[in-house]
Amino acid sequence: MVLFYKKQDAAQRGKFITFEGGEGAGKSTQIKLLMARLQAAGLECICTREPGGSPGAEVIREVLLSGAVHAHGPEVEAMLFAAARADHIDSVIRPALAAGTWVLCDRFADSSRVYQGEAGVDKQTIENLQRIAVDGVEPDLTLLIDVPAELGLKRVNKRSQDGPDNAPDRFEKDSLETHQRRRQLFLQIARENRERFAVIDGSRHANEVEEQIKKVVSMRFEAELPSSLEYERASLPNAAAKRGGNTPKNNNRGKRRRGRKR
Ligand code: T5A
Repeated sequence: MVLFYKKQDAAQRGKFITFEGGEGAGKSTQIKLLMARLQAAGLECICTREPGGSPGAEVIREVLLSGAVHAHGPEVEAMLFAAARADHIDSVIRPALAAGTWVLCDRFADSSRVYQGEAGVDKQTIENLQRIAVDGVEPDLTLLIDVPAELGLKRVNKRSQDGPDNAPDRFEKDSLETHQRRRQLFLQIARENRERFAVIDGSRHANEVEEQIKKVVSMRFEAELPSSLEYERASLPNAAAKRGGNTPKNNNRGKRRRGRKR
């Protein structure tokens, strides 16, 4: 099955767009808004996430975000992120792309480069794991939603007051300095891969962030989009997109930990 998908004509496949950034940058908020726009433009589109996105990978997500493997060190965490990614790609991402469906993914391999890289896993080990995990599936566009670490954490901390399901996970509990280093690493990777990345200012109002993303996606995929990504907000096709404004995520942390964003 997998071999069949690999032989698909790349020109006929759907586009693969990844969202990256630090904690509380607004990725989950914006991914839903973009999906609504793409669907309104007439595209088949799914929204997924990492770690997770497939039944097997969601099990690994639970283990990773609970902190259960933290004590085994960053190399072991890196291996588990890669294992989750391999399952996600084989069972969800590759088949969708092969069917012409656009895939929007909340975090992907760059998160491993940043988080596990910052934690001390050497670059070559990370790239070796990624090569095995992604097996040729690379994003067509990566949107780096950039916010100062202080702002992202402020948003996450505010959300954590909504209840126990929103308690900070293993990575959110790291120090401010760690989050700041991660931000710089994301920006460095973006500078080194300018043809794939677009850096979005995530510190602005969610509507303005959405506008920036719409412009980038419209320009990047001008030839592939069946119609414009412009539409009246009132005509948005689903509730997630209607929300807009500053109240993005449905604040269901249980879903974040255990459920699927698809
Ligand atoms: N990880 C992941 C690795 O270490 N290696 C890997 O390879 C991978 C794939 C995943 C963790 O795993 C690590 C990284 C992560 O620490 P997660 O739960 O998926 O954990 O964490 P995040 O992806 O960071 O999810 P967050 O919810 O924390 O961040 P988002 O999705 O960027 O932010 P969002 O949209 O949920 O918004 C957060 C809050 O801010 C508000 C929202 O309403 C929400 O309350 N908000 C805004 N407020 C004001 N203005 C705006 N523009 C706003 N946008 C959103």
